[in-house]
Amino acid sequence: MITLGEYIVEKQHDFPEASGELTLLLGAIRLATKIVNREINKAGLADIIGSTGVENVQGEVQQKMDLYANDKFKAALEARGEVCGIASEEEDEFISFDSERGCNSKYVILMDPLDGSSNIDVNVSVGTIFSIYKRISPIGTPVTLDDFLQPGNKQVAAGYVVYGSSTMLVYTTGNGVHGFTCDPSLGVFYLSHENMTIPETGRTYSINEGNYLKFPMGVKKYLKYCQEIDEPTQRPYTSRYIGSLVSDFHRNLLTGGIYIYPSTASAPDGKLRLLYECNPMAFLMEQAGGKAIDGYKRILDIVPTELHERAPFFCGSNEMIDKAHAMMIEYAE
Ligand code: AHM
Ligand code: MG
Repeated sequence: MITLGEYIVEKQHDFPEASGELTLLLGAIRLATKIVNREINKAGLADIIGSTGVENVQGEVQQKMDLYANDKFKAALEARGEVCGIASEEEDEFISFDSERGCNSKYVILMDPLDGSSNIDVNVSVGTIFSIYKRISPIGTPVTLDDFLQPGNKQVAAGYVVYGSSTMLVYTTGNGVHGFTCDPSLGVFYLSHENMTIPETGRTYSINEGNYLKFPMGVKKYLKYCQEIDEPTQRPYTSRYIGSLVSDFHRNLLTGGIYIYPSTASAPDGKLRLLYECNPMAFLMEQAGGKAIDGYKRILDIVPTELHERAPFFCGSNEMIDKAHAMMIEYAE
């Protein structure tokens, strides 16, 4: 049984230039995850479910658990001193850690501390997503916005935690995707899924079909394709949508499938945030052998211009993404 801590140290040689800093950073994430996990597991007993009544900069009402998770991740990352700044879905602006240690560190981290948090009130799986970059501003100075506005292809690590029927942490540092399951009695993550790969195709499609009438024509056509009866391709496919990106992604990663949050008539850039939802998931998906596009182009090549910008997101098994992509082009309006 290999623990997450042991595995990270064992793989440290993948990053000789990081001299252990990335290892410590992943350790800080692991610690915050355990704290958040503990609270989520007793959500119905503590006064942490429901909304705060406050909206974040994106006009979404924050849940109490959103803020709790945000505070825990922020505190753990600042305490370890291995990042010079963070950006979070729950913070309007990026945060610079200006202590001597913070200024001298090489990494920035972007995160969605609790994704799908509206699901927590009804005891459905939620997740945490993180994305790590090397800063581009000089070491020894405070971080700048440009450190965070790097394209996804510059990520050095990314991962998610799914607080599901068991709690799993899945990450990549660009050498495959590895999954660890938490033993709740010990509070330890053990390696359970080494070198995860997504099947070339699948039979599951995940999309909020309630928005169907607002979808682009290419997406509408692709959905009808998924629903057609065709034995050789095992259609109709099956529809599964949890409404928690991490959970929908995790299922599709294991069994093959496609997740789509497209642009809609009322939200031309879709809903998901490029920097701390789409990019980390796209990095993981490509490392697992799948694809992630915005309908037309690779997610990881998009050059961001704003911290909280959104992007349409199509992510999953190669053959399914290729088919959806072809239909987006064929039916482009
Ligand atoms: P959040 O970060 O505010 O929780 O929003 C992101 C979530 C994703 O986890 C999920 O896939 C999507 O929003 C669901 O949105 P919708 O309810 O519009 O289908
Ligand atoms: Mg989110």
